[in-house]
Amino acid sequence: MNHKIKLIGAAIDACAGTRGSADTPDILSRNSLLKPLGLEFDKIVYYTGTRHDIPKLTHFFTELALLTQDAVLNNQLPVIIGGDHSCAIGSWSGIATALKDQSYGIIWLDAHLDAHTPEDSESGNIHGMPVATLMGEGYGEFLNILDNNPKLDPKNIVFIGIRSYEAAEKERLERLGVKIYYTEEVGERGFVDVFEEAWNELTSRVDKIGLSIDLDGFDPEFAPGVGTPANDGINFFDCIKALSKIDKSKLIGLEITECNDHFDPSGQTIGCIVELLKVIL
Ligand SMILES: [Mn+2]
Repeated sequence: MNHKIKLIGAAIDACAGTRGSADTPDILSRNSLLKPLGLEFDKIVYYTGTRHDIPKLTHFFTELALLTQDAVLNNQLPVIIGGDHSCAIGSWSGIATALKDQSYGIIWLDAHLDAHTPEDSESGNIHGMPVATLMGEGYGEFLNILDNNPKLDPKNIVFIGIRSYEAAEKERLERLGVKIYYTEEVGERGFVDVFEEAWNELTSRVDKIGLSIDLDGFDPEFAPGVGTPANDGINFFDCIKALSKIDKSKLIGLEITECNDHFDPSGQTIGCIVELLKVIL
């Protein structure tokens, strides 16, 4: 094993349109799915408020950020299991703060762009806002978690698998020059090729790379248990193939979000989490 993994559960679903993803860390623990991997949660943080309670959310994201910051400072690899994708606000705030002068990038696998602000979001769901927040646009309280600098440089995030978005977030990202691989290109070139290009381009410029995986980035054929499924997604096995080739010493964090086991009696989706964890061990 290349890393000492610090497994963190981010039990939050208040920031999504559908509830249930918050139960994922507990389901993983209860069903002993982690034991064969030699893993257990170091800590699970729970959010019990509403999506409108910004001070309480700020407290939750800060709690999560302190855990990921602490992991990086202790040379552990933070691995965060959501919960809805709003947890990224805490996860990457902590990692970015710990890295200080070291640069990092994120490869963001998702069906969606997650780059709304409170002003341009139609739903108001905060799981659609983490990327904009990390780049410095969003609820002011969230921008100042641990550190008041933007946590992510727009030129250092790459999206893969995108197929469902609104004009406002697409315009924001295009204005900032963010690299987006839409699902059509992934389908034509194959995920392995696209991922390698993204990984190599980022590693040529930044010190460390994080992965933020929204399970709705995969085709529902592989990961049906998500709150907002979208067809024509990433082939899960191609993703495993691509991840098995990476230089793990470059990896600074892994986040896996939006599993909703209640929508998937087969347990296939939670099984995807186990497979993703296996590949980075
Ligand atoms: Mn997402």
